[in-house]
Amino acid sequence: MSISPVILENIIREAGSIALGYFKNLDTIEVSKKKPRDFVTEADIAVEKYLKNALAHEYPQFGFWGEESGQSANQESRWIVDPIDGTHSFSKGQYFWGISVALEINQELIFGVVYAPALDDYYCAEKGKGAWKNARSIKVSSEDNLDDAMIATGFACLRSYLEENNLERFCRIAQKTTGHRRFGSAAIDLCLVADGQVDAFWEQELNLYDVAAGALIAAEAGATVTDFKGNPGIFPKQILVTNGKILGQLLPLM
Ligand code: 2AM
Ligand code: CA
Repeated sequence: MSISPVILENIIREAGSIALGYFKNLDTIEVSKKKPRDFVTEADIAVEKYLKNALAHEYPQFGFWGEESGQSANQESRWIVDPIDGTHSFSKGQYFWGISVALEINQELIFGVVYAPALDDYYCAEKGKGAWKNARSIKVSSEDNLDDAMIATGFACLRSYLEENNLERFCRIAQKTTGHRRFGSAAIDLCLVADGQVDAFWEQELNLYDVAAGALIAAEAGATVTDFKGNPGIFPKQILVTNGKILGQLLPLM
């Protein structure tokens, strides 16, 4: 198995250009709902279609799982793709949305890329080799006091009408920290932890395609990736990612 980070970057940047083409003409694009409070745009479909074809052309040995088109036959080794994470932000003309692409082989994440075209920030990681933002090596923050920390979360769960809606948890944790952010893209939130811009992020009721690439990028930058009890691993329904230093202070509040 040999993956060229350069070929992968070319494919993903091209996907970014396609997405930006739509982003610059938002007044002309079609936005529909997959289910209540769950948007999809023409851009999501076009970007995923491009990525599926381009990745299959370059790497026919791997299967594919995309948010919009579902799973191909081979799921032992597969690309896990969210063509636009943060679709609602995208559709409003905001900048925090990203293309998320991960390569998973036998349930192990090998590569992860999150590209935010409107910011031109390209985050990537390779298992065991580290994480980068725009070709610069990145690592998590050194903040060790929850009281001074900057935390991020999201409320995908609110859209599913679940009882466990994160509101009480957010209020509990927000009162113990200084900074709170809600960017609207789990993929980018994870990269912000990787880059030390945010000290911790959690969210509930996500899907693997929202977090696969970002979780590898965060882990390779030194983050802890756990569930709300501190069990290590990627749990999209209950994901907690921290700089490691404030994990012990956050866990009792989760
Ligand atoms: P998306 O933009 O690809 O849909 C932000 O809180 C996160 O929630 C994003 O990663 C977003 O991914 C995801 N999200 C948006 N709508 C959702 C829904 N209805 N159910 C679950 N997750 C959702
Ligand atoms: Ca999406």
